[in-house]
Parts: sequence; C-alpha cells; structure tokens
Amino acid sequence: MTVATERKIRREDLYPSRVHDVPALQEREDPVVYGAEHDGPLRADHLRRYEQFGYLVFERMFSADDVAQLSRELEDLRSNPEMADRPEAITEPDSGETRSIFAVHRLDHPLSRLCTEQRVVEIARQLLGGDVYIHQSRVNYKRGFRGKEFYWHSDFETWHVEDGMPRLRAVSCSISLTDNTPYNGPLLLIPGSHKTFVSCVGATPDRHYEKSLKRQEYGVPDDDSLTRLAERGGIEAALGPAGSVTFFECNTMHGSSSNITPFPRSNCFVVFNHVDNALVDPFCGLAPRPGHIATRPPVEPIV
Ligand code: 6CS
Ligand code: FE
Repeated sequence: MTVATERKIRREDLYPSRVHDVPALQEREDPVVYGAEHDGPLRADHLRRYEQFGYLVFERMFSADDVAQLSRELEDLRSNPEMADRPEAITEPDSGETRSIFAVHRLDHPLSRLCTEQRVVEIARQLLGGDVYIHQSRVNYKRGFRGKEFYWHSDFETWHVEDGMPRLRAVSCSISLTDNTPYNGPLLLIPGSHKTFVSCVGATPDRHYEKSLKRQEYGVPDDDSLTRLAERGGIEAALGPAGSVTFFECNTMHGSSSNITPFPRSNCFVVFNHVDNALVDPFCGLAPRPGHIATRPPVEPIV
C-alpha cells in the first residue's frame, strides 16, 4: 500500500472508503434489523428475509388509481418550467432529458405526501428501530429510449463518505410509478451484499455530486469486488406493477440498466435514516453536499 494516496482516517470512521489505493471488503459492524415483529406491520418472516437478503419487494402496496394520479403529477413536475433551472433538477448526461428531481418531499405536491405515507414510514420505523427522518428523496424518470443507467453502488458508501452518515441504520425505499419489467431498466440488487462494505479507491473530487448524480464514477465498486458479491449472492431484479414498493438496506449493492424500450421506468425514491444516525462531517473531509441532496442536522422525526 503506497503512502502517497493514503488519506487520514478519522477515529470514528468505521467504514473507510476512498482512502486506500486498493479496494477492500469489510464485514458490516451494525445490525441489519433494529426493530422487532411487534414494532410494526412486518411479520417475522419479512424481517428474516430482509436480514438475510437486504431487501423486500411488496407488489401493489399502492393501487393503480393512486399511481395513475401520481404519474400525471410526475409529468407536471417534469414539464414545469420553474423546475428546470433549479439545483434539484438533474438532467441526463447526453440527452439533457430530466433524469431526477431531488427533495420532492419538501415540495407542496402530491409526491411529497407519498414520501411520508404511513404505510411506508411505519415499515422504515420498524426496520430502523424507532424515530426516522427523510435523509433524501428524489423522483427518477428513466424515460423511454433515453433513461440512462445507474451503475452498481452502495448508497451508504456515498452517504457515509460524502454526507457523513455514521452507521448502517438507513433504508432506501423505491415506489414504482410505472411497471417495472425485465426490459425497461428495473432495479437490480445483489442479495446478501448489504452484509459486506466495499471500500472503494479514488479520492472524492470537489463538488462530486455535480457529476455523480448524472453518472457515478467514484465510490463505485471495482470489478473483482462486485464479481465476488454477485458470485456469492446472485443478482435479482425488483419487478412488479406500478404501485409496488422495494425497501432495500442502505448498503445493499444495486444498480439499473439503461432503458431502451419506449416504456418509462419511473420511481419515487425516499430514504429514511434513524434520528440517532444523523449526519456528521463528511468522512471524505470535503464540504457537505447541499441540503436538497442530504438533510443535515438538526433533524425532526416524522410523526
Ligand atoms: O448520491 C446519492 O445520494 C444518490 N446516488 C445514487 C446513485 N443512489 C443513491 C442516491 O440517490
Ligand atoms: Fe442508489
């Protein structure tokens, strides 16, 4: 290990990444499930599956009518000229199409209410063991023909290094607003990968989010680490009709391919973090990312 690229690791950094010049696999130091069966709607077998595989898919948690209305709202948001120039709106690197809109939970919009739906929040509270707040929300459009991929990554690796999320006590929730088929770029997950933290190489560039939200190049696993995780756990696609919901642990390795079909693969993505896991200074040592990407303390629990 050459000294040249070693960067100082803070004592409380349990999951150092982008500090060594070689990748490393580290077993997780935190529990997966923090609550118990009597703490919410998930039964013991749900909790066991989440602990083992790192995700749960619930088909049709929202009805077709709920979702049809939200899809119209999604289009209104995308075509709203006021949104286009805001920092929350991210375009695709090539076509300039709207790729994502961040912080939808802070808008006065039906999609904001979706982020704090009781059916979703009570599952997050059960998995994380108590009071939670929204760390991040976004709608991903992944439109037909030009919706680009999200390369393999652990959400937590970015949130730890670039936002300062201390421990593995957050859950990502993807609410499908369109059908997720095998063809239109569904969410791909590696079962069991949440139990291994992949320490990535490469120093985080300044204002990395200006590029990474379009196409992520730092904080992505090397081929060998990814191969080992996939050989161990396989790869599963989170398929299901519009209205289905996938909860995945913040360290579950996931990604999705480009969408070359005419059919969009849109979702509303909301991240719940436990209030005791609120952000500290980013472990990369750079300035924190803006508040529309990561909610900074003081945080208020969702009641
Ligand atoms: O950097 C982030 O926070 C975002 N990037 C990806 C690809 N997934 C998690 C999150 O939305
Ligand atoms: Fe992600």
